[in-house]
Amino acid sequence: MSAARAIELFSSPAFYISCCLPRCAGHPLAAPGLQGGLWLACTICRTMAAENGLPPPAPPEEPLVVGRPNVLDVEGFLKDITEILSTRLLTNHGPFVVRLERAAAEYLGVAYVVAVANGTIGLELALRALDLAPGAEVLLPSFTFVATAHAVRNAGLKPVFVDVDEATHFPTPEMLARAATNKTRAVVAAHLWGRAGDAASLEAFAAARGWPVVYDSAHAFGARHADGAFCGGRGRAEVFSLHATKLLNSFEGGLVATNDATLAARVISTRNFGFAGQDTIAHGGTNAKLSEPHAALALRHLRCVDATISIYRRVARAYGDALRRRGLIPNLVTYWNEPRLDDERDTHAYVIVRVRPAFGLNRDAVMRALRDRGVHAKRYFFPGVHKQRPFLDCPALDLETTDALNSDILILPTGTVVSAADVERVVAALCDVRDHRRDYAAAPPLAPREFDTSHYAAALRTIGTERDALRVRLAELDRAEAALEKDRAGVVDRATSLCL
Ligand code: T4K
Repeated sequence: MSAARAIELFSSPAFYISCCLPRCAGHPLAAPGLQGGLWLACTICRTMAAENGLPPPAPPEEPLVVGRPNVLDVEGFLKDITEILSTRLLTNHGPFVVRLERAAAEYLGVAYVVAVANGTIGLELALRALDLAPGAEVLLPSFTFVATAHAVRNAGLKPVFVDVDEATHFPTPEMLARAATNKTRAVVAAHLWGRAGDAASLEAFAAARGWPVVYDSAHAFGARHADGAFCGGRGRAEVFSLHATKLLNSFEGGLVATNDATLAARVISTRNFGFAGQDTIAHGGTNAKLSEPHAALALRHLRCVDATISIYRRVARAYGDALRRRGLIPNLVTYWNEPRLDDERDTHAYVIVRVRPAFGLNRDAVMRALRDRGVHAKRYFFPGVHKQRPFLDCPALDLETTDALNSDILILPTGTVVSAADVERVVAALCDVRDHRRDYAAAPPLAPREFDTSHYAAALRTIGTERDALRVRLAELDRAEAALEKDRAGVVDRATSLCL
């Protein structure tokens, strides 16, 4: 082979696709002999080549953020875009959506995957497919992204908030039992942070009462349940988010995974305006379709998702090492991921610490001080869905753990763009904040936009509850008054007839 031909061959997309991508996906072609040349163009491969398996560090002036998207196999994706544009099949269940649904179902080991526009609408459609009576109560944790509660509401159901277990961030049957009423009809639970909650106990509790369970598995693509099966096959449905910030992303998007053929069929027609066939609208619907470019990116990312997950696991372990080495855990912060760093069931899609009182600063002060050092940690889910205005009228009893988590949890940057040096930078910033905590304790009060308004929300809730109680009392008094009035009229009638 001539040199020119060799260069042409090794720089061709075909070489990239046949050598680089299989390597990403753990394909047998990923032999050491192929580890040279063009595959360095791929983030995943570059990451694998880097020392200790993490990518090169971000430039020091660039902030480290939670949710910087994974953008992998750009060349392959651009090729897909060319194909989509040339075929002019842009949306409405085109070939990339079909391939994505098949590939995701195969990967997860479930019978059906329905691609939708985002995770929120996916949850709503799964709930609508349960055909519950309007206003039926649904138990769900408040410790979740607000999308979960919006989906319940948008499906015409009433959210009733329950607490979560401190260790798992998942509701227990006891918590569900406390919030249940004779109007409860379903349960929604969220598998947070890339770890599956105890689905078996929750489902046993719900099944005994005839309630269907739907999982918000927005964070859980690639995570496994206790029995080793991928998230996706439990309950009536599990719904994933493919939002840009997720481990597996498609710009925006969602996947409804289920083993229930009827539910899948209902979600398919509801996402397409309720069409049954060409001309008939069988039931209410919406537009929740995923477009072809979205599906194409998801497919590219799905092909290397195992390699992506290993990077997240490595980042999580690197945090564990650094936090311990620098003496931050266990007293100044606790590290939620730590007990399961070697557990292959977790993806560690998020890295979570809790700021302990011994740190000497509260979570918000730590978060602000980290931002000054170029680390943009997040306080998911603050201030708590049950304290947000649209949900102040929803029952929310005994949410002690939720309130505690909302006040001291901090999410740190992770993902395929986070290097070993970046992890050290984040942990060094935490140490620096600890060392300068006195400066922050003396810092001026929060700027107005950062005021913690959660106590106003709490006061509004109390007023709302009292107002409801007064309304009930007023109705009782009205009834009593009406009864007395009736009695009095009877007595007057009798007296009048006696006089006559
Ligand atoms: N259930 C749960 C438990 C969820 O967490 C979510 C979504 C859902 C359901 C609903 O799924 P979807 O309907 O979204 O599919 C994000 C996401 O918008 C949201 O999808 C996600 N959860 C939630 C937890 O987080 P933000 O407000 O934190 O993202 P944002 O815009 O502040 O971005 C974070 C950082 O990432 C920024 O510093 C900039 C960087 N970034 C972000 C985007 C979007 C980029 O560099 N490029 C980007 O394109 O909400």
